[in-house]
Amino acid sequence: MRVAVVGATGMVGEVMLKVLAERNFPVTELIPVASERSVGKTLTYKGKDYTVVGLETAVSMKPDIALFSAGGDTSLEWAPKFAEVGTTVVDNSSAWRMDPTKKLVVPEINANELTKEDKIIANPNCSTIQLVMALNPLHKKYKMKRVVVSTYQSVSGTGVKAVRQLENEIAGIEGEMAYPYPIGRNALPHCDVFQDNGYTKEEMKLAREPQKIMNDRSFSISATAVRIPTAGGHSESVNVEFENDFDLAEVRQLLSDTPGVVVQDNTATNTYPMPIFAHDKDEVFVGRIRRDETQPNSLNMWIVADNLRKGAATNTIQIAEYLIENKLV
Ligand code: A2P
Ligand code: 11C
Repeated sequence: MRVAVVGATGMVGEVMLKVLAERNFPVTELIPVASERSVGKTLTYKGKDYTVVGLETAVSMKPDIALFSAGGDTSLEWAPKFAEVGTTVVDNSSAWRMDPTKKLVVPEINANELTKEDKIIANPNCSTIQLVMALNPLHKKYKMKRVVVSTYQSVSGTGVKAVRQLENEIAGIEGEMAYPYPIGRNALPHCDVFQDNGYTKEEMKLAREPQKIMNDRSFSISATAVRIPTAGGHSESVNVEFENDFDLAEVRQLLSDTPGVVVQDNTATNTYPMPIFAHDKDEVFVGRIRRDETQPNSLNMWIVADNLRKGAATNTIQIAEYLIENKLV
């Protein structure tokens, strides 16, 4: 496969290159793409040097697959141009996710919706992916009515500028601010931009994307998204109310049996998911599984994943792998 990575010099793009190499993705030619600022720079992939090209050049090379992580505006403008020359685009931005003509895919849940006609495929938001990975098997068994989720999101979700802000604050250096306030020793109830309804865009992604991925609008999700000073890895406190009652041992078993999910749940040994354990891993970690004792059929749990891997690069590449395995590209 001739594979373009659009945004190859960015935080997610770098992880994409790492994951492509680790998984031995069938790359015959790698085309690293970034903004005009980076054209001509060299990137190393599997020990070989590659020169970064611009978008125009990349389109003219007609790659088989383009993995996009260069922001929504770049995707909106350029994904259709790649699609026009026959390239299948898997896009990690929010540009196409809620477009009814595009599929929004977590391979473990709905890759079977994909067809050869899908030329632009959307990768969900990082905090959505880890949420649905845990919710989907439970919904199938007990039928969800309502979910309340509060997130604890790392600065890596915002990008390089935010990682630098945190590093500068720790080092006591004054520098450019990615957030309106200090992030070190702080918690900002503010991920992405505010909308007219008082929620942030991140909160609305959490409310809407799961229904599309799970192809079910019978449940509702209410979210509060908070940025905390962790370097990488998003955490979520999740309360779920089901139609039907459940057995806690069975819930743990269902989650343990779900590919891509790992249960870390033993209070006797202080075993629970944390960002430092999830770092550089592809799985979604679930723990603190317990009954909500204030209302019937309700469960609390804590979900952690590496937002740059399963939340972004890994999921994107898993979609591309599915396309190849099923001869859809
Ligand atoms: P560049 O490094 O040249 O700015 P991050 O989210 O970590 O900031 O990374 C964003 C990625 O998207 C980078 O690789 C960046 O390239 C790329 N990018 C940003 N804007 C554009 C653009 N207009 N055209 C192509 N690539 C872009
Ligand atoms: C965050 N979820 O952590 C964001 C990052 O819609 O793809 C990814 C934004 C997106 O702030």
